[in-house]
Amino acid sequence: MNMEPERKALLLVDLQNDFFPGGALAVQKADQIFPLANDLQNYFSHIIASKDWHPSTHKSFASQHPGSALYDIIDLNGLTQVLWPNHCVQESPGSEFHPLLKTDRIQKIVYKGTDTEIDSYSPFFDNAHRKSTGLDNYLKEQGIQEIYIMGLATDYCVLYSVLDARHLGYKTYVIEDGCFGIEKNSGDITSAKQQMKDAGAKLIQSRDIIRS
Ligand code: VGL
Ligand code: ZN
Repeated sequence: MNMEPERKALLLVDLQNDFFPGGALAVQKADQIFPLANDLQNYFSHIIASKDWHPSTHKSFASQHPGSALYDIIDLNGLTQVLWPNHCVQESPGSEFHPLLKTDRIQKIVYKGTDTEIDSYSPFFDNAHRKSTGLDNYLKEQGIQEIYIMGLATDYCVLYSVLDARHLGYKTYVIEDGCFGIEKNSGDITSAKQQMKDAGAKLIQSRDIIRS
């Protein structure tokens, strides 16, 4: 692969304590993302990281819906919403980057899921595409046309990041061995990857970048 480091961004999705084993919404095997998430940074001029950043009363939390159970699916202001355990509460230890993540080259952190009334899996828009985070403008200002995406979780925030990146016209690569999923229902990860491909994203392996 011809890697011109300029104009290519690496997007690290939600590498926060709560999504790792031992965290509130742990993704199995997520700790295998290291050291890859650090090593790959060497191949990019622009490193961007998203943080799920919820108020403690966020309505994606089952705790805010008495009578509901974890992982129930409800209608939240007209959108289908999975009810999650409390996770990535703003300023809590669970919302911090995993201690193994190298953060000194991260130029921009995008905070999402800050509005209690609507969830935001993607770092570009909320789930209804009503509000933009400004990430698209930032990337355009930097002249970036290609985005390489890895992180957590394949079947939620990575999937929505990829779909929005394609929707916005970016050439989009998903680093498959750098993504781990929740798999709430069996087949969710496979289906997420198919949706990414159908949207025009390319699934690649980290070695495709490292060997170039
Ligand atoms: C995520 C569920 C709820 C994710 C965030 O990062 O994939 N999943 N909030
Ligand atoms: Zn969340």
